[in-house]
Amino acid sequence: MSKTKQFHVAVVGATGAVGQQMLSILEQRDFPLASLKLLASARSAGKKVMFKGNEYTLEEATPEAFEGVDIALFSAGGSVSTKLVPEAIKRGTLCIDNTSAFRMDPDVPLVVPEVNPDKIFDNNGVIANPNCSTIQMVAALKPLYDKYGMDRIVVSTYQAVSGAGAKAIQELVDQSQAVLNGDEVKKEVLPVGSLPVKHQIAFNAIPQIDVFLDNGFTNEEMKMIRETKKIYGDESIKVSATCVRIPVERGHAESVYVELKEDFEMADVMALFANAPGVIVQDKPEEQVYPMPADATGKIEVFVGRVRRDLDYPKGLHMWVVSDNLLKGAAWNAVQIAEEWIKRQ
Ligand code: NAP
Ligand code: 3JM
Repeated sequence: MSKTKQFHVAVVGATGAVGQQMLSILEQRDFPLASLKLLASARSAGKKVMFKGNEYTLEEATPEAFEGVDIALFSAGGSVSTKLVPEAIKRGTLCIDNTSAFRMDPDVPLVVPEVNPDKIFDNNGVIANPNCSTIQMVAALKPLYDKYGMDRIVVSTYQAVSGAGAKAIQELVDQSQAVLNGDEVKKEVLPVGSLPVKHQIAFNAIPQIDVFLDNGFTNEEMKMIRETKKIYGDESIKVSATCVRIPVERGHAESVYVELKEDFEMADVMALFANAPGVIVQDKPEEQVYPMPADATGKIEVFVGRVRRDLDYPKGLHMWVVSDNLLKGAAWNAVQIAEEWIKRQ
């Protein structure tokens, strides 16, 4: 990374589950910061946050806050991005947006650096970060896609509560304590904050993430389907998804089944995974080694295991893919995009 140039950076949604990880990863990566602005809602303005041993004061995210900002990392929800990304672009800021607001806009690149890094430079001021569940899946499958071609993907997710924000993490903790204490369980956040019906997540599994659409899939499932096609630049690939929330704090797991276009040898598949950038193989069934959310928490890589050929369809392959949804699924993918972008400035 160029150490000569430094950048004025803003984190929008700095108090949130993703925003906090943005700060932590910027700190760890020693990102070349000329200055750092921490933005959130008016509720947080004036609060203090520590970064690299210095105290920063949170400011309200307003259009004027982007004056002089080179790079803004957005994770404050779709409506904030819809309103403020155009304002930031007007002021010359490169926006890296973690929300779904611009992902499917044909003029906006949707980037996972291990898959389509060149798209970073084909932007009109905003680069979209895909959904957390999409990112880890397309990063893991990329070498198989390139070598054999891919006919179909069928994925079922086991998603951590942190994907639904800081309030959902607290809800899992509070409900778990209430169940163990025999107290009344309060349901306020999951599965979807804006819908009237709520379900218990503690000691449960909820087959709904985001709202249902008319086709019977949820919006989260459709995000995985549409984003995968856009990132691979391949509308012919068949994708279906079932997204499930489970009572894990951090780390999404996915059971992924793919049908490749060409025959494969298992040894070649394992070698592809072993050499894939950003991917770590954890696959020793005889030693009970496989990826798990608790092990992936705090790590930036995507972990792959349980890799096996389908018993009835020889071009079919099953695997288990795990990654920290707040890091590769959100904050790290965004900062990684920023790191790639600044290499060419
Ligand atoms: P969270 O924990 O609920 O945090 C929300 C953040 O947004 C807080 O910093 C909050 O500030 C800020 N915010 C809310 N309303 C605002 C407003 N009107 N103006 C400015 N800031 C406002 O949620 P999260 O899990 O961090 O996720 C944040 C967003 O990132 C999500 O809504 C989603 O769009 C995106 N996300 C993306 C991925 C991904 O896979 N790429 C994963 C998770 C989330 P206050 O503390 O001041 O309220
Ligand atoms: C993950 O309120 C909102 O607009 C946020 C909804 C949300 C999203 C989204 O659609 O941006 C919550 C959690 C995501 C996402 O990454 O798609």
